[in-house]
Amino acid sequence: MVDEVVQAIANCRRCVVLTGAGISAESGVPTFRGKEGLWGKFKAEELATMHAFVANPKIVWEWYNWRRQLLSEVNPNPGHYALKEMEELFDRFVLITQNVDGLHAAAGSSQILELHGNITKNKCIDCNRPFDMADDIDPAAIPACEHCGGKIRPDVVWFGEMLDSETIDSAFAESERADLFFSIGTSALIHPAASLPVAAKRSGATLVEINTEPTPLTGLADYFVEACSGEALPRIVEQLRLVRSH
Ligand code: BV8
Ligand code: ZN
Repeated sequence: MVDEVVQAIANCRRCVVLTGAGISAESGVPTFRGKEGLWGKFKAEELATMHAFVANPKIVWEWYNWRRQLLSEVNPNPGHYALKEMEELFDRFVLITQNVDGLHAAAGSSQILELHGNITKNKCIDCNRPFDMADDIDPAAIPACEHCGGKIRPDVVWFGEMLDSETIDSAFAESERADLFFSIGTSALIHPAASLPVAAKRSGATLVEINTEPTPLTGLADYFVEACSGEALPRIVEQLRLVRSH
């Protein structure tokens, strides 16, 4: 399947990639909706919300501290590195991620649009002032913003919250200009991220999905590569280099 995909995309020049939690799975980071689930009995839809934070800020900070701790011990995997290599194979290459784990930057990718923020950043819940403290937030004694007294929260996009408008506008603009769009390791359920591959396809891009299982997007994709991204991406980069070197 990889050979067929590479043949089809050999002449593409403007590539956009959308990644989800699946690309970090092989680094040991649990996904949100996989069987291993991100946090046992709770769902991201229940914890990654303002409602949960207002009702029970302690448990929300426990969840984010647990994720930060886990992320401090993991590294990018071959899938992240392959995407960094892929940058030089196109005239224009933009990486859009739903992940907040920072692993694409750690792998050296440059053009990254972080749609849902970054788990290492904090902000005041009321005045949005950044609050990137070095040490961990104590869930039992959440610090208050020295400017307005608001509680400090993770600077990520929760359900029901708007994404940064510049970021999402760029993401759509790039997707609509692309002649190639990869949707990698995402269940394609969360909006507005899940609309990006649809916008790209509608604007004439070739749509390639890489996932270990089908998703609601699979029917729309021109190619569905049923594989781990850590295996498929390095092969795609290698084949594309070969094709491009002739
Ligand atoms: C907004 C926080 C509203 C950060 C997250 C109906 C239609 C449209 C929208 C909605 C709707 N109903 C509700 C909404 C709004 C809602 C939404 O989409 N809900 C869903 C449930 C339907 N969206 C929002 O609330 C967004 N905001 O719409 O604003 C608004 C509008 C106007 C005015 C005011 C407000 C905000 C969405 C962001 C939510 N924040 N996280 C954090 O703590 O992480 S979402 C969470 O899901 C993560 O950010 C994650 O990135 C994201 C998507 O999940 P995936 O990355 O896809 O991960 P998942 O586990 O689901 O899938 C992993 C995939 O990988 C699987 O398919 C698996 O098979 C695959 N895989 C596994 N291993 C591998 C692999 N693939 C390859 N290789 C492997 N090795
Ligand atoms: Zn404040």
